[in-house]
Amino acid sequence: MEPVPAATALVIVDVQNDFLPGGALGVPDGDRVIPPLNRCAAAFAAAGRPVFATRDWHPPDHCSFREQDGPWPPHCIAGTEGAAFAPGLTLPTTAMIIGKGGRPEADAYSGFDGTDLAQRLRDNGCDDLIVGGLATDYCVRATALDGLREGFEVTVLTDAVGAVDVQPGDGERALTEMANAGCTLTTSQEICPP
Ligand code: VGL
Ligand code: ZN
Repeated sequence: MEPVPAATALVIVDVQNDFLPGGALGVPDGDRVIPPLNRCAAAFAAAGRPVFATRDWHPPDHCSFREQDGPWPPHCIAGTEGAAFAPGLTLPTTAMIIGKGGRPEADAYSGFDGTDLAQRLRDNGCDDLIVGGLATDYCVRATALDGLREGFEVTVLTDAVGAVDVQPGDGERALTEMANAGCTLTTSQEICPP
């Protein structure tokens, strides 16, 4: 196994039932992120590096829901099965969970939005983030771009993300945008070889 760089954290974004095929806001092929993220999470934990997992954690009347004139079907309502992490996702016992989107009146795509993620990364001595999860064109994109703004180096795992693709190509465009903003695009094989 390649040594995991010392000041690097893994940030797993929103690998929750509602974003998987069959879920309320299912990402086609979303479960493809699970094996590479499990492999990276195990490698990071074994190396003593921090693993963070964000989760969308909405109240039942969240403003992003169609009933409230938002863009999305109700999803990831706090405490429901849909909001639970995917059963196939194996998080290390030391993983730090970051809930977001808990205020009814505000959406929060980014794991940094309204959370203490930046502080907790700094507390853990992290300069670099490796990001994967769901969805490429929403919460992965927002988390990666905010990570850059917060001063972190950000690497996105292209084989460990999946897009909603409301418009065809949204996921690919989001990856291009992240790369142009300064994110490194690579694969889990590079970071954590099988
Ligand atoms: C997400 C749409 C709505 C995401 C969350 O996790 O990418 N997308 N809420
Ligand atoms: Zn949401």
